[in-house]
Amino acid sequence: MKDSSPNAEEHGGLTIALSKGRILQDALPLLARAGVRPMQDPSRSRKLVLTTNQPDLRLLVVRAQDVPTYVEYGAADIGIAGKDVMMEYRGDGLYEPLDLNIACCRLVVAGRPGTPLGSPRLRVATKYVHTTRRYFAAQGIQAEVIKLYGSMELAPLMGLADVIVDLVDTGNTLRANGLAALAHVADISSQLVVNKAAMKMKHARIKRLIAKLARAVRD
Ligand code: PRT
Ligand code: MG
Repeated sequence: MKDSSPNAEEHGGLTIALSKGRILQDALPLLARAGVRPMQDPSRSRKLVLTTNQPDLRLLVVRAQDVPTYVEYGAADIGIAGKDVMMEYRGDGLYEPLDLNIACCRLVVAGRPGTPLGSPRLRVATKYVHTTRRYFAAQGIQAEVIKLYGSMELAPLMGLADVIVDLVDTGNTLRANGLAALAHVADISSQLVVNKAAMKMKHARIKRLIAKLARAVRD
C-alpha cells in the first residue's frame, strides 16, 4: 500500500504541528481566516495527519508538549504551541516569529489564600519545573520544586506542597479547590514556531503563511 504520510522533508509542502483541545479549537478559525481548512473534522476524526484545502499544507495533531520537539527535529516545519510550553522547552533551532494571541491564560503561583511565599524552603508543585526554578530564583526565594504531571490543585490541599505554579484562565478550577492566585509568573498565549532550516529552505512559502496569519491575528 502506498504510504499516505511522507515525512516533512519528502512531503515538500508545509507541515504544521498543533495539539488537540483548546489550541486546535482557537487555531482553526485563525487558520480559516488565513485560507487553511482541514478536509476532515479534527474533533471527530481519529486521524493524526489532516490534509487541508491547500494540497501542499497538512496538519499534525500531537501532544501540546511535543509540538516544539516535532518542529526542532524537522518532523514538522511549523508548530503552534503555548508560551508555557516554549518557556519550558530546552531545545534550540526554533524561531518564534508570531504571537497568535489565542488560548490565552496566565501562569501563576497559587495556593491557599494568605500562604507566605517567602518562607524558607518553600515547596512548589508544578509541571513547569524549569520555568518555576527560574521564577523563584529571580525573586530571590529558595524553593524546592516537585514535578507533577496533572491535578496540581491537589498538592497544597494534601500537604504535598505549599503552593503550585499552574495555568489559570477563569480561576474557576482554583476557586473550586479553595485556592487563589498569589503571584503572576507570565502572560501566556500560543506562539507560531518555525524550524530554522525550514525557514531557509522553504522561505517564500513560510513567509507567505506568516503574513497571512499575522493579518488573521489582527482582523
Ligand atoms: O491535555 P494534554 O495532557 O494532551 O496536554 P495539555 O493539558 O498541555 O493540553 P491542553 O489542550 O489542556 O492545553 C494546551 C495549552 O492550552 C496549554 O499549553 C496553554 O498554552 C493553553 N491554555 C490556555 C490552557 C489554559 N488556557 C487553561 N486554562 N491550558 C490549561 N488550562 C487549564 C488550567 O490549568 C486549569 O486547570 O485549564 C483548567 C481550567 O482553567 P480555569 O482557570 O478556567 O478554571
Ligand atoms: Mg489537558
